[in-house]
Amino acid sequence: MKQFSIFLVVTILLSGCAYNSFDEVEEIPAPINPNTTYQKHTVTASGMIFTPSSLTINVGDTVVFDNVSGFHNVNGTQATFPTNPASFGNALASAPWTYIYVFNIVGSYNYQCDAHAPGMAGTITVQ
Ligand SMILES: [Cu+2]
Repeated sequence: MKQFSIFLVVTILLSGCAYNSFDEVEEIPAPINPNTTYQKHTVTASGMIFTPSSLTINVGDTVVFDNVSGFHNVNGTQATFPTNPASFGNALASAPWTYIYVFNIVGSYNYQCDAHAPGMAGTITVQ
């Protein structure tokens, strides 16, 4: 009887683990290319500049725009830059904030801070 109880407890624990693992696997999004390791890059907004103002990344990479001081935004919309392969950006706001965008289309992207353009601007090349 004791052995049966232990067997029962072990069985319940194992099935619990298996169920949880299945849930976690389901939540992972399918990668575009499983052979690619995506990277995260950071562009800092501070003073009146983006640093780095010029950045080259691989398609699928993430860029974190990090406003550490001042009143800025990121405007990479096609309304402002018609040659951008896609629109991205956020609204003007005081620091601190972060805006995160994943670049899934190859090409050259321009962006600016609307409050401090054209001086405060940058380019991202996605290859
Ligand atoms: Cu600005």
